[in-house]
Amino acid sequence: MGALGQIGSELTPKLRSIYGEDNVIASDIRTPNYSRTNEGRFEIHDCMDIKKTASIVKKHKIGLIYNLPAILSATAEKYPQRAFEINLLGLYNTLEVAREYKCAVFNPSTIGVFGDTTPKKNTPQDTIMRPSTMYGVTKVSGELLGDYYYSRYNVDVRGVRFPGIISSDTLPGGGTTDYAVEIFYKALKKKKYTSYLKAGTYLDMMYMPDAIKATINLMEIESAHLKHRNAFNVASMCFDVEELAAEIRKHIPEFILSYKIDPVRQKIADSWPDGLDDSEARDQWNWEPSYNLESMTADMLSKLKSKLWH
Ligand code: AKB
Repeated sequence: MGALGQIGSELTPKLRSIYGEDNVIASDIRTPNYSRTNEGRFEIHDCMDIKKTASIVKKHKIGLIYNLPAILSATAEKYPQRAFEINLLGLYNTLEVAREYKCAVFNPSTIGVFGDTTPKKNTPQDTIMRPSTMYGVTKVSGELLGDYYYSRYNVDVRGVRFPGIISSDTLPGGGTTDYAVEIFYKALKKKKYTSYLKAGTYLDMMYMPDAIKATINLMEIESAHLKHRNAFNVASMCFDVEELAAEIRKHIPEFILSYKIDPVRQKIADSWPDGLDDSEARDQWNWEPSYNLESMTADMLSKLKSKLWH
């Protein structure tokens, strides 16, 4: 069971292919457009409605909840109160239901948990976490809450700190890292892109197949292997917009990059790391990404080309 959004709409079909069509219940606040998710069992559900969460868990005898509702960093700065509710109170509801019905929980976190005082390069698993955004505040609190429910109530809560996720199937919405998806559409359609982040703003990114792999592998590993739980640094590539544009130019030589900086998203990006150390994830549950900047760019462009023009 999970809510949808960028990861959920691609995680759901993958989980169904592994665990069986009838064993995965998708849920969202409205009926999703994603046809692959619509094909299976589905419940309309608002994560703020704890009674409905409990009744869905009971009805379908759910053992593992993927808690995916989230308001991402840039939108959270526009609507901090709403972000607090969805990102933190929504998680609290899920954890309470998980405690009562003895479910495991996947509790995704983000590179947004880090702040200006965090070591920027090779950011360690355990380090200073003083984020300045509402998104970061809710996600750090969510990590602590997850660990608390594990140590106090033995609820098996685990999570990863996702970087910006790049997908050819689903668009992100309201994040600071969204440019890394938008740029591909603009490169193919207009051969130019205006970046809202400055050159030299390095951020961790990940291709969707690796994000799905991280989620499934972490939830499948024997609990005894884990020293950390909420949440693991995971990394696969780290670049700025110039490096991404250069990679795109290998396929579209006439591609032009220009700049119009958004101060809100620039400030958020400046407070995030320039590359995470994910050695704990590699050691504890054999995390290993399959894509780098080169292979992700080639795959994105070929998938989007066939999607846009066929
Ligand atoms: C965002 O930009 O807010 C997200 C994230 C890194 O968590 N993509």
